[in-house]
Amino acid sequence: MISIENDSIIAQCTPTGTGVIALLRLSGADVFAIIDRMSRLPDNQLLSTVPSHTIQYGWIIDEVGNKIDQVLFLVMHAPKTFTGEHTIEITCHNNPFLIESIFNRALMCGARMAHPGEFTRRAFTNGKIDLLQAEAINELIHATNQLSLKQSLAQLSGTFSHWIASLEKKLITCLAYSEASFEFLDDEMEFAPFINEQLTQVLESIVRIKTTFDQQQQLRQGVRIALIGSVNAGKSSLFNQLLGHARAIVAPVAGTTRDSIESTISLNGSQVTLIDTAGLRNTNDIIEQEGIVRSQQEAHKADIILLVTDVSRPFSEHEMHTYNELLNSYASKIIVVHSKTDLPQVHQQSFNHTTVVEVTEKNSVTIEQLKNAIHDKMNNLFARTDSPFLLNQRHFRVLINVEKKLQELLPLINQKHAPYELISAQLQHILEIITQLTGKTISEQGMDAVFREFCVGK
Ligand SMILES: Nc1nc2c(ncn2[C@@H]2O[C@H](COP(=O)(O)OP(=O)(O)OP(=O)(O)O)[C@@H](O)[C@H]2O)c(=O)[nH]1
Ligand SMILES: [Mg+2]
Repeated sequence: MISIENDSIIAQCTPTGTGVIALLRLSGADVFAIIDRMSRLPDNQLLSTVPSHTIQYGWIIDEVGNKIDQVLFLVMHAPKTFTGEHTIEITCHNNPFLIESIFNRALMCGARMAHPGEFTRRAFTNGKIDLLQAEAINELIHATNQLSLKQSLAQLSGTFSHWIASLEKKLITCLAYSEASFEFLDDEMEFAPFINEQLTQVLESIVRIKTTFDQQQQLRQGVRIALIGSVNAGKSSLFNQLLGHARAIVAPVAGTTRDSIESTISLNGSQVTLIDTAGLRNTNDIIEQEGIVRSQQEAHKADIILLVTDVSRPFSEHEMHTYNELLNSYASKIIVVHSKTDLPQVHQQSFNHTTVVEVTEKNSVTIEQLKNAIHDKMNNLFARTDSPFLLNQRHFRVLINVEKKLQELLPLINQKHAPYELISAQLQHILEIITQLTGKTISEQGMDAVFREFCVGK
């Protein structure tokens, strides 16, 4: 029976406006009835009769048989398809008017336009993927760096789902032990230590996964690299060199940059935001003071700091103090950059820091060395936050909730006479909360929220 859940839907999967060809996807129960009416193959065969999982060359035709476009059809019978339904993918020429004509023809033949995320939603409803994998598809499409890409691919293949399944298994075992205790009331059997041990393990593994969440969230938005240092140190020159164009004003006047400026570039396969900041110094100028406060905030927010120091003149006491403070607070994320190395260098107190790079304005070799140092720092950063999972706010909220419930439950288990009935009820409740992650029992409303983030054609 055709219903809103399996009626045939169509959408463009490729972005509009670019490329020579476009991919349209048609999925649903009556796809073959629809496509037979709107297509013609060279030998007049019907697409409904060709073998599944084959590519056919042919035309989209209008109601009187005129050709609309010459296309390729990828014919896939259910259930071995992404959505789990009969699916036809049409590769056509990428012209918006032509695509509109194909859509109009499909609508006339009984299809309707798909909503954002509707294909993925059907894949979920038909049990092809769980909710975590559906979310991973969205993450994969929007990944801005190698870390997100790697994690979304892993999540798509079900790593997070397996982790959740292992937690569920432990909780179900605890529930079984707790329920069994009702039957052994008079015996000396001790179930509490086992339950306690299992639940502690579950709690620990949730805490471990949670700890890298904040940093991961930030990295998913793109790595932030802030250029911090004294006035006139050469930060804006370096910022422009890394960008490859003169975005920031460079001048011999100290205090040229008064507010932070951001620009995004692609570095080592990842999207990176570079931030040029106002130089740090003591000043009575209130605008500059505000700029300096912002520089300090940027240093705090950044994943990597390029601490730019002009080595052609001695550091003042104030500078030494500022640099040491920064190094004490953010050692692991700092790359010390010695600037103006083309000028005679004055001998000065060196910092106790491992990553030091020398740069000179307009010298591409030194910039490459700096990019290599940034690359190494980024790899360290990704390695440190290398949780196999790509948590989003929804997962995080669920895990926090589970953690809270477990923390409430553990003291009950450790009571002298453990209240097993209460323990069982709470374990059941925790299991219900966990199933929200994979979507097995997720409410319709929660499901809508997940799929709303998708674009049409996904
Ligand atoms: N010789 C030499 N001069 C440089 C080098 N890098 C920057 N400069 C000069 O130093 C001056 C200051 O450079 P900026 O890039 O504006 O310095 P800044 O750190 O952004 O300065 P503020 O915005 O005032 O904090 C300019 O005159 C640059 O041309 C370098 O490697 N060698
Ligand atoms: Mg500047």
